[in-house]
Amino acid sequence: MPALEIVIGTKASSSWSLRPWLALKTTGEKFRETLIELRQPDTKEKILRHSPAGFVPILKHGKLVVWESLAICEYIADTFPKAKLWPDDRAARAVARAVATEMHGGFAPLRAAMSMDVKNRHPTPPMTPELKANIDRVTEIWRDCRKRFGKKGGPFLFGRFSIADAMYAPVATRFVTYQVALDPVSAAYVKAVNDLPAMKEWIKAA
Ligand SMILES: N[C@@H](CCC(=O)N[C@@H](CS)C(=O)NCC(=O)O)C(=O)O
Repeated sequence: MPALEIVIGTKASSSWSLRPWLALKTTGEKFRETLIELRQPDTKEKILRHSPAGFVPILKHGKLVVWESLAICEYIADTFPKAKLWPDDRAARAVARAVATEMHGGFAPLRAAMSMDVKNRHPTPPMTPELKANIDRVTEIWRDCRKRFGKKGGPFLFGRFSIADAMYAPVATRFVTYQVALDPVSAAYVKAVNDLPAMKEWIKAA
């Protein structure tokens, strides 16, 4: 197996980096971690040494370079099938891919108003209609997945930890950072994500 390396950004704030890093941790495989501090004068130049796309995260597996967090998660799932990073059931897998993609492409108001900051606590930002709609939609997804697919196998969206959880993990940290009031199902889910040993390791390192 060629060497695995993940290039990530500042742990306190790089939500896109956290997602595939969590997926990689779940495989139990050894990997090298290269950290690039974001928002520094030489950040872009350092990232461009690894990928012409110019953004972290980046996965390097031997000569292969994969960029874009969701594509990296897919590659990890394909390469390490024993980690079962997607649900086994076809219908559950389809919904898991849908909610993961919805996170990857959406929720801009939430991301702008509550940027990831695992080291601090901030007041809840003003509830604009756009922010409230995003929070309502995220928690609707969580309640729906837990009810339909999360009954067995663990406390995550589809029971066992999956890429869908990796995609929502930064939101789980933001709800703690910005002290967002949650329904009981969402609050239990946020706790389950933040209690993961890998999450604790990431937050401690940050
Ligand atoms: N769509 C990309 C987004 C990646 C992204 O925005 N990464 C930020 C850090 S979280 C970055 O590399 N910023 C560096 C810069 O803007 O120079 C993904 O899913 O991987």
